[in-house]
Amino acid sequence: MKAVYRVSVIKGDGIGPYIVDRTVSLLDWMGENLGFSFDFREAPAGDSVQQKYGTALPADSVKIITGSDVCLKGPVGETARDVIVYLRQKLELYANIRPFKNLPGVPSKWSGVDFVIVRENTEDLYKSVEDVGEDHAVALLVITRKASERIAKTGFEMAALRRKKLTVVHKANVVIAYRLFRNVCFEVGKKFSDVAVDEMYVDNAAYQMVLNPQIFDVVLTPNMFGDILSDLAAGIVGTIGVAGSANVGESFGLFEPVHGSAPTLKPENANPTGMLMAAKMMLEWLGAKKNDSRLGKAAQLLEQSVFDVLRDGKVLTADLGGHASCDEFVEEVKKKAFARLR
Ligand code: GGG
Repeated sequence: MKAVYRVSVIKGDGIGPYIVDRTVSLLDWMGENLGFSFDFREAPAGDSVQQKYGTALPADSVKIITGSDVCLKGPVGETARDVIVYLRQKLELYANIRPFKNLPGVPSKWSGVDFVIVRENTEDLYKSVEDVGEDHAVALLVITRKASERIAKTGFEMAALRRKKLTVVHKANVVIAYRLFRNVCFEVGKKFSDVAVDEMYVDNAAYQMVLNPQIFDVVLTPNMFGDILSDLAAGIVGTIGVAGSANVGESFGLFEPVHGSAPTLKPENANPTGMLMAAKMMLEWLGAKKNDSRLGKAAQLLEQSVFDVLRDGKVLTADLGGHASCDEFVEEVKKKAFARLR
């Protein structure tokens, strides 16, 4: 029997709806060709939803998301705190996984870059415990043993499957709350004797990432530093337009591009690669969860077809130095996928 997977979809703002629609139709096409299908359910959320209904994430949308197998999310604008930050905490999506690697055909000042930022996703300054007045504002920075342990375990497990190196990033010399994060990471690391672990203050990590990005394998960070280093890392591999990410917990996953909603960019000119890479990560995660190798095959096919287009360099969006529209890029990915399926 044909497997049907329920995917909740947040289209988001700016370029979001445009790149999400194209990603969804490509996923439909892949399912038709590989023997599975998706039941896509839109979960409205974001700035436009806030304007229309007075809330950026209506309860009905949360119900659609929690009733699905997985969530695919486009970028949200100014309401990120009420949408993605809220969902990460509510659904305990404690690990934000952001891979950064030189991609074929994508110009970068560096070569040999291949690392993953493993970002704690539920606390730190993102806890949303804040008090903002006329003359002063306070934000609580929360670090717990539980959250530090589970993200450290995720980071070390990933390092064990990669080049076996992990860097704990913090600022424990100045903000002593980060000592707990740092110490727990090292405690967890004792169980992974084959992984070499070191540590860096976040300012030095930013400096080293620019000078020497090849030294990193897994970069384990608290929430806020992971967000900031992600944009730096995206710049290192050439453009934030190509980076996908996963927000995962024990039983649910939400997948989104690293980039924002790019409100000044015409959606027709957007680079859909980051969104497609998020979809690829979604297929991998769902395939492993449902033990369905067809989804794993689709993930590989999607990634290889995008790489084929990038490597060819003939149909590229403006951020990659080309003149192609988002539609032309996606059509080319489909052609490459079709050729690989024959
Ligand atoms: N600068 C990239 C961007 O805007 N990303 C979206 C974003 O910041 N989302 C919130 C988050 O990941 O914490």
